[in-house]
Amino acid sequence: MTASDFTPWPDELVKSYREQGWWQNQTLGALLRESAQRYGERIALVCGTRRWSYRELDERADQLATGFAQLGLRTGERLVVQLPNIAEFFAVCFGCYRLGLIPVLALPGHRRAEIAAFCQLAEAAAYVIPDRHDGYDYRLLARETRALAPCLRHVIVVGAAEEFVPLQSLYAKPLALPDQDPAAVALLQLSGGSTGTPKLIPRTHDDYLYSVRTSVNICGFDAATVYLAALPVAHNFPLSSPGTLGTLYSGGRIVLLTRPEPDAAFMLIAAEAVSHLALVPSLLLAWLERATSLRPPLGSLRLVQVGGASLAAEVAARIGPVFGCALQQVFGMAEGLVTYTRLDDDPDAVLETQGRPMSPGDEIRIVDDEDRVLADGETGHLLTRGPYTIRGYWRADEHNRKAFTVDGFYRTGDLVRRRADGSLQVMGRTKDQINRAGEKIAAAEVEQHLLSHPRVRNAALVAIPDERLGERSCAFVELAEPDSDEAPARIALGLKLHLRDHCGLAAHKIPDRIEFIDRLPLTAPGKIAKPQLRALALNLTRTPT
Ligand code: OOB
Repeated sequence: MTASDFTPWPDELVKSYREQGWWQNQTLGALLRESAQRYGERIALVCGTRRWSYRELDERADQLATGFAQLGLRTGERLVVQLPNIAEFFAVCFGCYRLGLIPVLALPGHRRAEIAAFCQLAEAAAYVIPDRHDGYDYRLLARETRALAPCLRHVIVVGAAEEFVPLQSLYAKPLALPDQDPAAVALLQLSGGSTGTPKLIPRTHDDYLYSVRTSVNICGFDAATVYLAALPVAHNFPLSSPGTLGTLYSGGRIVLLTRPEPDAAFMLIAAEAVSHLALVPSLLLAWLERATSLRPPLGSLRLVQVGGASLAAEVAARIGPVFGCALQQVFGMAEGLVTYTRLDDDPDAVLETQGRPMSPGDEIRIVDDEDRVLADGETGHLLTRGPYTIRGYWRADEHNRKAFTVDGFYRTGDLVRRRADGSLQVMGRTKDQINRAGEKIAAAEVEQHLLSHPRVRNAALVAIPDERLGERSCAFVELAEPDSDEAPARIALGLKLHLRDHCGLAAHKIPDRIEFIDRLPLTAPGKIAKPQLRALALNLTRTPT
């Protein structure tokens, strides 16, 4: 039996989501068409010196859909798209939606281990990359990936393609395109994950668009919105909460920031009169510090959204005075559920909570270890289901049995409590993950790669609190030959090179710190005692290295 690509919502719920007007039978491709008809010559996208109107973006999407079809790509096939914050990201994605190709939205930082895994899991027919970005040559990555993923028929390159297909050559004279099914999977998001292998998140046109439209209403996006995309555009937060899709739906303007450095960002905010932007707490902190000394003109800003990781109330309180605009806290996940503080919430709720679910259809259960529902104010596991939360990961039947309850609630792995006003507060998590500057690291994935090193007998990755990044990672490693007289610093460096160069992991997953330990502490059933290791790591950081 093959594992299922997509777990549908029960029929009666689908019916009710449609009856309530939540699912509107529209595709992402049709959303852009509608906006192009309404806003034609208005500027949709600003990318460096390039400015694309709604009409131009719409045309490019049709041209690429046709070019993809002429390349032999067929409706339902997957493409791994790994593009930075450039205009082509949108042309490629909408080209995919128009033809019914499913983009797998990889992040620019991913390397061979992750990209090969996405290609294999999605059985991707093509891989889309920039030629170079941030000093890295993605064509080298494509060559390595090809060897590991024979399913790839094409590598498509923005810029100098060398032996691959230049994206530029795929802008074909548009032919009639088949209508796409709004209930079908539109895109595959990546899960932060807690397992050894990455998981893909199938989002349908219906459910994704519902989350975008609802977010637009809550966040007050309209045709006057100028949205600065500072986070990687492939991520769910800047893509759909309400993000770039919300901006395109509203007739607003997307301004792309290629690298999230504060000075460049402040210049762009002033030059383009940016009104809205989304940040993770670590970036916010860096921008606040820089803005405090630089005092840039940020008068156009109306709303800064912050999410992806815990935001300290003291940091939250600095946004008003330093940026001169409102804050909105956002707690969300690529699997679905997003909660927002509302624009008219009390300051206390905005500073201290992560808001309320966006939809009346979002069901929230806060439970103890035995899945018994807890009273308001008590901290417990957050379970959720609703009209835009997935019912299962892509081709992961076994994992799905653990990640979802029998009645379809997603086990988020987050610990939350609910205040009397209905606002949620994120108190921690139970999933074995490190949240480093909003980037999620599944401990098991890094541990598995560490274990592939011949000198490593056992390994465990844990989080250490960090003022700037929120958390950073510390690997505890048991060596196979502990009595070797090689300097520990040298072995640690060797392990980092192994992970980066041999295993090919993204830089943010390389442990910030490696500690050698004779024996990893175990719990009674013989599992690694991570709480003990976390305490140990915390102690170590208090003593100089
Ligand atoms: C967003 O999505 P993901 O998939 O990268 O990560 C989801 C996880 C959550 O389960 C939670 O553990 C953590 O990130 N998280 C937060 C948070 N927002 C997300 N933890 C504490 N406070 C917050 N405000 O990160 C994401 C997706 C859509 C919108 C916003 C964030």
